[in-house]
Amino acid sequence: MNGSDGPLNDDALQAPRSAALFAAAGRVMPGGVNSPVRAFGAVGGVPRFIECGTGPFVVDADGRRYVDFVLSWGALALGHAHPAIVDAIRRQAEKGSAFGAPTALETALAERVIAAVPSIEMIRFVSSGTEAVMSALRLARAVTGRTRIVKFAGCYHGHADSLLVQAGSGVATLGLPDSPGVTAAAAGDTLTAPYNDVELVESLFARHGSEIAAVIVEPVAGNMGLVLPRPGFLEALRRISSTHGALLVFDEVMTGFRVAFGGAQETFSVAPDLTCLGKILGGGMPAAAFGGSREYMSRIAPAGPVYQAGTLSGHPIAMAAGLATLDEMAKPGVYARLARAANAMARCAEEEARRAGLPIRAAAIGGMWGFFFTDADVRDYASARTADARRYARAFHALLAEGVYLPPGQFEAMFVSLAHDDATLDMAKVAMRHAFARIG
Ligand code: KE4
Repeated sequence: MNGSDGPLNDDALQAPRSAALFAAAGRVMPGGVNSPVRAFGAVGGVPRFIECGTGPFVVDADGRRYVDFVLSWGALALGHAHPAIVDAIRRQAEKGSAFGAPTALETALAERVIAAVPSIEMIRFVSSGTEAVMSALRLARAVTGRTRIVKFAGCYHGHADSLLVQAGSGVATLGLPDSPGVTAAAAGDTLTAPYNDVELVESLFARHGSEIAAVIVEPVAGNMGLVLPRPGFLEALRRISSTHGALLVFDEVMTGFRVAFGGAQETFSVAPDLTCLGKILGGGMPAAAFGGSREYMSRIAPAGPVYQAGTLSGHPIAMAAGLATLDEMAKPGVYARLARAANAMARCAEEEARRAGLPIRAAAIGGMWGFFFTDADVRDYASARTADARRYARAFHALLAEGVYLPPGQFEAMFVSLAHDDATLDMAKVAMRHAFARIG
């Protein structure tokens, strides 16, 4: 349902200014938004138009304040409007925004990323996760001379044609199994397997091994809800890829600097051949990247023949924001604080669901957490889809009414920031108790 032209419901009465803004937006932008998941399609009601954010909070157009667990889909690990980031953006903006020429800022951030992520010896900055993944897979195909890609149902890697196959996130939310406009030719080289299913990956390689250029995976799945890799899953992908001469690509756009300073590859001690980064890397500004060995990355133009380009790649203001962000994330105790906060929220969801008599499976890793209303084990997209998404929608709105902003869709992960202090988490826990009691 697209709220911008659907019937106004009582939610619109709760947020009249957002409702009016949504109606105006819907007249000039498809669905009234610039990214589908923002339109509340999976949870119904009126998307809240956000006026401002500060620390762990956002304030909507009707002046209502929420504890934010979306954090621009994980990008804001320091919280909203962190002084160090605002200052870095302001200082760079006063020197000019973009030059279409190299700057020392790009080298500085590249060196920081390479120091943080050992599997990366060389990096190329781009402006979105989609670009990072699209470019990494082009490189994998060039390096191997092969065409096929293996991905996992429910994993989302941006909206490049060949990856909109059983994708997660907004595609899953909107039930667009294979988006119109994606040709059979574009999708034809993409093979999909269930997440955590090593046997099926082995069977795909048994049949197509000599054609498979790469396996791409979210090392922690955050686009089908939060689904953790089973013990041995990532190690098996490493082994199988190496055995068959395919590259292993970790899409760490969400998990990079989120679950550990070195990403999920540090947490699970599995080194991919190529890594995609985004979100936290830009500190809320548009920056993403792909990286890997010097041998592979030297194939990228103009050093090598694999073409890849971008007008605003390595954008100076985004580089400045990224540097300020990594300065803070590199400080001692940061990831322990994030993990403690995320764990606290996952445990709270479990406790309050049980108190309300609701079935629940909750999980947390690093600074991300999530839950499903089910008592079944959630290990892949098929099992994630058996969870009660309608109940999630009710929980979403009950929490919104209590001043807590969760992702507007079951197939997303929740995030915490360094600004989510104990007092903020206590507010969110009280809200969760009230909200779950209402939907129980
Ligand atoms: P972007 O092109 O949206 O910057 O990044 C695509 C992407 C790639 N890989 C992973 C693991 C991702 O999570 C994403 C984007 N994540 C979604 C949230 N589930 C972005 C939100 C949106 O689409 O509006």
